[in-house]
Amino acid sequence: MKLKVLTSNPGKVREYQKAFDDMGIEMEHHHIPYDEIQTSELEEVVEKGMAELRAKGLRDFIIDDSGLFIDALKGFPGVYSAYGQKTIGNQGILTLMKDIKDRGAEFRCCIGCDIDGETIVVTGRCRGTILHEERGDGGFGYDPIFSPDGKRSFSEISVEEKNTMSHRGNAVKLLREQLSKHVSEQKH
Ligand code: ITT
Repeated sequence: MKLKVLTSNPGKVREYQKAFDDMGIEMEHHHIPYDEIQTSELEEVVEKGMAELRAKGLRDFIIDDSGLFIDALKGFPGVYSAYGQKTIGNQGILTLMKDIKDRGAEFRCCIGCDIDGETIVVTGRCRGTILHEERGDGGFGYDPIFSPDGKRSFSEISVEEKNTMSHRGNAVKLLREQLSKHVSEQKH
């Protein structure tokens, strides 16, 4: 079984491929754009995006909208995380957080999957803290400044380990439960 992963971000495709390898699902990277509406909820962005893509005739695909929600910044950059990354970047976030003691933050990932005419939408979260400097050279996006355990950043751990605890990994666990029935149906 093949699923198209619609994203501009190859880091996401790598994480999906690792997470679904053992289920025999092949992930294909596609750059098919869709409108990401302005709203405070990731789920709404995903649901609207899926409706638009289905209306264009696209089938068997995954989209995901993720973001980093920082407690002391009242959830910023949140749904504006891609914009935040392109503009102020990790150094800009560190500057905003310079004298702030409350380092609590949460990554969230909402995945929408279209499969066999069914729509599945799941959300995963991962709590952690914002570090005081960038650490590590793996991963992508906000990984160098986010720590799930207060010690290592997401950039300092392998994709496999990140998947066991990350927002995307937690959303994937929920998606796997739902997809397993489609995989077993295909085998019969
Ligand atoms: P697409 O929308 O094309 O899939 P994107 O990278 O813009 O790609 P999002 O809008 O979902 O993806 O992501 C919002 C931002 O949050 C973006 O800058 C990402 O780099 C960042 N982000 C998402 N997941 C992340 C993760 O697991 N680790 C670090 N940063 C992440």
